Amino acid sequence: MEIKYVTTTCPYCGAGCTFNLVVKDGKICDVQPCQRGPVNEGKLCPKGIYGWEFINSEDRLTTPLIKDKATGKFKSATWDEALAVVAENFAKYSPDEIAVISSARCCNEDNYAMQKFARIVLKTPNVDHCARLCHAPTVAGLNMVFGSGASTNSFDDLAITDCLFIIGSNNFEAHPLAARRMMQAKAKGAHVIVCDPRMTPTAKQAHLHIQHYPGTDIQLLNCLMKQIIERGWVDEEFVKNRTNGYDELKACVLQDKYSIENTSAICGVPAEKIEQVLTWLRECQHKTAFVHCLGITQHTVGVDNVRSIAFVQTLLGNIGKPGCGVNALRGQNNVQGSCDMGALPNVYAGYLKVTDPDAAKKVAAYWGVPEIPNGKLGLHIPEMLETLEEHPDKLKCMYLMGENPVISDPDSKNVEKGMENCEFLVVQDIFETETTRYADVVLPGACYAEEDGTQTNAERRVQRFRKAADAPGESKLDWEIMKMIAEKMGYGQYFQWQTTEDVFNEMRGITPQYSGITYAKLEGDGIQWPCPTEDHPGTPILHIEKFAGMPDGKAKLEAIEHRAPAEVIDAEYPVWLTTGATIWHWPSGSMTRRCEQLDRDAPTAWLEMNPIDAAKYNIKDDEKVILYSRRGEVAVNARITPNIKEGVFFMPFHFTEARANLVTNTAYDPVSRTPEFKVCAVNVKKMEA
Ligand SMILES: Nc1nc2c(c(=O)[nH]1)N[C@H]1C(S)=C(S)[C@@H](COP(=O)(O)OP(=O)(O)OC[C@H]3O[C@@H](n4cnc5c(=O)[nH]c(N)nc54)[C@H](O)[C@@H]3O)O[C@H]1N2
Ligand SMILES: Nc1nc2c(c(=O)[nH]1)N[C@H]1C(S)=C(S)[C@@H](COP(=O)(O)OP(=O)(O)OC[C@H]3O[C@@H](n4cnc5c(=O)[nH]c(N)nc54)[C@H](O)[C@@H]3O)O[C@H]1N2
Ligand code: SF4
Ligand SMILES: [Mo]
Repeated sequence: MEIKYVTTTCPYCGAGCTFNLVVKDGKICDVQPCQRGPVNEGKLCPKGIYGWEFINSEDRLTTPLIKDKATGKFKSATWDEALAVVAENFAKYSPDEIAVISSARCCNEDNYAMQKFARIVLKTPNVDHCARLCHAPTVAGLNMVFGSGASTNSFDDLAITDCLFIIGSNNFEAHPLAARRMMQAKAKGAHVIVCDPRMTPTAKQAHLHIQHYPGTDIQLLNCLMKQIIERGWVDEEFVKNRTNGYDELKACVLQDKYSIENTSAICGVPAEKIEQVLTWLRECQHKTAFVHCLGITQHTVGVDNVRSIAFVQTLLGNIGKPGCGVNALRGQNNVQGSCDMGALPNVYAGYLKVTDPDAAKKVAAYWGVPEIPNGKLGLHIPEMLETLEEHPDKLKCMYLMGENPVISDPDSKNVEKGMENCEFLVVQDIFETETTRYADVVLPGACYAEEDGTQTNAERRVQRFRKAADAPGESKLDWEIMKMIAEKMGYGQYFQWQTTEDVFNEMRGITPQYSGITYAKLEGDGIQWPCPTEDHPGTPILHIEKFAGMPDGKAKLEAIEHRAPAEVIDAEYPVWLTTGATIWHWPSGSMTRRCEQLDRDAPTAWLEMNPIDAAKYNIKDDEKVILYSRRGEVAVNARITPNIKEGVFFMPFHFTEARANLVTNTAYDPVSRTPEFKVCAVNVKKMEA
C-alpha cells in the first residue's frame, strides 16, 4: 500500500486555503492540514475537510454522452464520436449565434483556453462566467474608481487592522478561513462592525450589528460620508492629491435626505448605532478595512454600492495603506483568475479592453491570427439567457464549462425554457446536473484533484493545484477537451500545448499582471499579482503611490444617489426575500451534496422568518409552506428565528428539490448586469392539506 500526500489548494471558496490530499493506492481518501498554507495556517473549514468526498462519487462522468434524438436519452460515446458531433455542430453557427460560459471552478489555464477557444475557433465575443452572478459589480465598480477591479489589500491586512467594517459578507459561513484572519484582529482589540439584514454567525462576532433593510446600503454609506465631511474628518491631502470629483460627491451626500435621522428611518437602524460607527471610523482612521461580498454586489445598484464603499475609504484616506482598503471576498475558488484570464465579454486576458483596437491587434498578433472579435461587447450571462428565452432564432448554440444555470440563475423556470430552446447545447462538467439534462452532448472534465494548474484567490494570490489522482474513466482535463475540439475543427495549430504549464506560460506572455510568475516561483506561498518581472516579489497592497490604472493616476469620486430595488414590497407581495449561501453547501450543490458529511448537516433547504412574521401567517417551525413571487413558487420548510429582521425572509439557493431561484428576480445592474439575487418581493402561504 502506497500513501502519498499531495499539497494543493482548496477548490471551494476564494480564501484559497492550502491542504494535503491523502492518496492511498492512487485513490484520494482524506484531507490533512498543511501548516505552511499562507492563508489558513493549517486550519480548514468543513468544506475543506469533507468536501473531497465527491471526487470518488459513483456519479462522476466517465465518458462523453450523446443524446439520442429519438428517445431523448443519453448514450455513452467515445471521444471520437462526441468530438465529431460537437465539431460538426459548432461549425454550423455564426459567431453571433453561439455563446460560451467559462468556469470559476476551473483553473486559470482552463479559463485562458476557453476564452481563446471562443475568440479564435468560434470567433464569438460572447464569453462570460459566473463572476457575472457574483462580483462583477466589484470588478466594474473598483475599476471605475481606482482603475483596477481587484481587492486592494491582503488577508494579512485584515489580521492587523484596528477596525473591520464588514458589509454584506457572511464570511463565517462563506469564507471561514478569511474570517479567522479577521478574528485575529478582533483578538488584538479591533472593533468589528457587521452590516447585514440577518444576525448571521458573522454578525454574532461583531461588536456592532447594523441590521438594515436589504437594498439600503447607499443610503447608509452616503449618510456616513455626509457626517465625515461635516465633521471635518476628510483626509484633505489624500483627496486633494489623489482624487478627482470630490465637489460633485460632496454636493450629493450633503443633501438633507442623507441625514442620520432620515437614514435611520430608511434603513431601519437606530441613530445611536450610526453614531457608534462614526466614532470608530474616526478613532481608527488610516487603520480601517472594509470587507464586502454579495450583500453589496447582488443588487440592481451593485456597482454603485461598491463605488460608495470605495468613496468612504477614499475620503478617509484608507487606501494604499496596511490594515485598510476595499477588500472584496471573491466567491468561487478561481473567480478572480477567471476574470484575469479574460473569460469576460468586455476584456481579453489582463483586462485589455475589447473596445480598444490596439488591444485587439496585440492579442491577435500574439495568437498569430489575422483578427479576433473586437469593438463590441459580447453577451453577458443574463443577456444570453434572455436571448435564448425570448429570441431563440438569434442565439442557437451554447458551450458551458463548469456552470449549472438551471440552479444558479434567477427565475429558473425561464432558464429551463431557454435551455430547452437552445438548438445545440454542450455541457462540460464532472457530473450530470440539472443543466446537462438539456444538453445534446455532455463532456466529462477532470476535477481539481486530477490536474496541475493555478488559481487566484480573493487577495490576488496565484497558487497551485497539484495532481493527486487520475481522472475517472475517459474524462480529461478541461483545456485538453477544448484543444481536441479545436483540432477537430481545424484550429489545432493555435492549441499546441502539451502540459498545463505550457498554457500558463503562453498566458503570462499576454497578461501583464502575471508576466513575472512561473510555476517554479509558485512553489512557496504563491504570488500576489501584479508581478511584472521574474525577480518581482508580487504586490500585497495596491495603489500605494498612485492609481496606476487611471488615466491621470487619480481616483474618481462621483455623485451617487440611493435608489430602491427593482421590485419593492406591496400589498400582494409584502415581504422582502434575500437569498444566499450556507456553510455546508456549494452553490448548485453538485459537489457538496455528494459529500456525506456535509449533506448530513444540511440535508435540504429552509426559509428563515422572524417569529413575528411567523405568528402573522400562523406558521409553525419546520412546517412546509409555499413561498411565492411574480415568477413562481417553491415549497420549503419554515425555520423560525429571531436572527432575521421582521419583514425579511432568507432562503439558501443550493437545493434542487427546493429552488430559491424559482422565485428570484431577473432584474440586473445596468453596468455589471449582475442579477438582484439579494432582494425581491414575496409572499408565503400554508400548504393546502
Ligand atoms: N459554504 C459556502 N461558501 C461559499 C459559497 C457557498 O455557496 N457555500 N459560495 C461562494 C461564492 S460563489 C460566493 S460569491 C461567496 C458569497 O459570500 P457572501 O456574500 O458572504 O454570502 P451570501 O450568503 O451570498 O450573502 C452575504 C450576506 O449578505 C446579506 N445581505 C442580503 N441583502 C443585503 C443587503 O442589501 N445589504 C447588505 N449589506 N447585506 C445584505 C445576507 O443576509 C448575507 O448574510 O461565498 C463563497 N463561499
Ligand atoms: N438565489 C441565488 N442564486 C445565486 C446566488 C445567490 O446568492 N442567490 N449566488 C450566485 C453566485 S455568487 C454564483 S458564483 C453562482 C454559482 O453558480 P454555478 O457556477 O452554476 O455553481 P457551482 O455549483 O459552483 O458549479 C458549477 C458547475 O461546475 C461543475 N464543476 C466543478 N468542478 C469542475 C471542473 O473542474 N470542471 C468542470 N468542467 N466542471 C466542474 C460542478 O459540478 C457544477 O455543475 O450562483 C449564483 N446563484
Ligand atoms: S475557507 Fe474556503 S478555501 Fe478555506 S477550506 Fe473553507 S472553503 Fe476551502
Ligand atoms: Mo459567487
